[in-house]
Amino acid sequence: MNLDSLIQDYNNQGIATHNRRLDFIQNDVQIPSNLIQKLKDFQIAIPSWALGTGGTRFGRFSGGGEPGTLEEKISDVGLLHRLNKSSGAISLHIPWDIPSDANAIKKLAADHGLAFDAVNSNTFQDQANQALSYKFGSLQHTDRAVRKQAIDHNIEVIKHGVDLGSKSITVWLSDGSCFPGQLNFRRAYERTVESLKEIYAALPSDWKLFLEYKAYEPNFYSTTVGDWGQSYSMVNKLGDKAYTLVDLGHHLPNANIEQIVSLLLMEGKLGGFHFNDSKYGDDDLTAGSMKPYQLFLIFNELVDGMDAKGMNHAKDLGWMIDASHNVKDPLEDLLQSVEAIQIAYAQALLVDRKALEAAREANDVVRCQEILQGVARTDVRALVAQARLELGGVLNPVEFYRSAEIRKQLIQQRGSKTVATGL
Ligand code: AOS
Ligand code: ZN
Ligand code: ZN
Ligand code: ZN
Repeated sequence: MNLDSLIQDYNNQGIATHNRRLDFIQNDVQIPSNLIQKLKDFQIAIPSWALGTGGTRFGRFSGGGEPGTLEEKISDVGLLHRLNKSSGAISLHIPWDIPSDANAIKKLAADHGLAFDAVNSNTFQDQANQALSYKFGSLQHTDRAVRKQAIDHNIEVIKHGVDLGSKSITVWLSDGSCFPGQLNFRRAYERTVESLKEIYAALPSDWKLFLEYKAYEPNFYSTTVGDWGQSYSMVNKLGDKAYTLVDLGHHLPNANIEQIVSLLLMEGKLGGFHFNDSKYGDDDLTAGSMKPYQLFLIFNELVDGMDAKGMNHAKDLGWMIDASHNVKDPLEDLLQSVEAIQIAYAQALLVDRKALEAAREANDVVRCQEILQGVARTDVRALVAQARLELGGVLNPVEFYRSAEIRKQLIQQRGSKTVATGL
């Protein structure tokens, strides 16, 4: 039986239960009339490097059936999108994903209903054919020739992106220092800005540059783009097409990420997200697996701030996942992440903003908390499933993925000892 009819059968079996749950929430909660449509419009990009089992520096345990080529990666994201209808984009990483034939790749992606989200550059590793080393940084390097090599690489990445129809580049720099005294902070900052300006100058007019920050790792004393303030001050120096990108795992413990998001958005400099979750550092865990309330609070700020500016929720920011795991089937993990993001978004759409503002103005702290927690404790899964169903997706993607034994088929096709390129 083909996938479409398997999905049809599966949905038919679950429809009565689903309708009961949907009725319940619709009777119980005041649901804005456009909520389901907003969920349907909201697409989350899948990173090409998350499709294989992630490793740690201690080891890597492949689950088999992993994609070895860009074509296979696109096919995996196409499969996710077929199931949840909300993963309609892929974010590529150069040089891991250089297309040999951009037109063929573009066509393949389009056949799966996929667009290309931000392309990612890589100056945190030395490639085999590379003349100079990034051991002491890339865009910040003391040697102009190393900086030039890193700038040229980023421009090359933009060109690959243009060929595929991507509209943005994400720059994440591992640049920094490992020991006190190693680096002149001001020079490193200035050199980085100077290098970024050259990359920025190569951006097509309808493109955006996202500058991702990260507190530490692989450098353990300083990171040159270490927090939102450093990224924000740099993107301000670049121009209107440069924005800060927030990766949820890139903050020091207990940072108030929702407040950072709110301010960047207010200042017009929030570009997008790398969604994931963490307990300790850049853990890249499944979105919503550790701090679902934090994820909801972030979306609460996003909906509030984007509406205040008349922004389009689906289109005006980059929504990407950056998670990969060591002990899960990567495709199941990604389905869980997408669902968690949709749940947080749906809940944020349910917040009674007038009531919240009134409670804030009256300094009714308890009422403010009641409003937000009331929504966060509402089970909105039936709304998310309804959006998926209306788009032709699967009622419960993870359950279906298991019942259809999709991993088994991938292992049959690709073998059990596969190593996907990536982190
Ligand atoms: C690194 O920590 C950053 O999160 C990057 O966004 C990302 O993981 C990397 O570009 C993927 O290789
Ligand atoms: Zn990231
Ligand atoms: Zn990261
Ligand atoms: Zn991360």
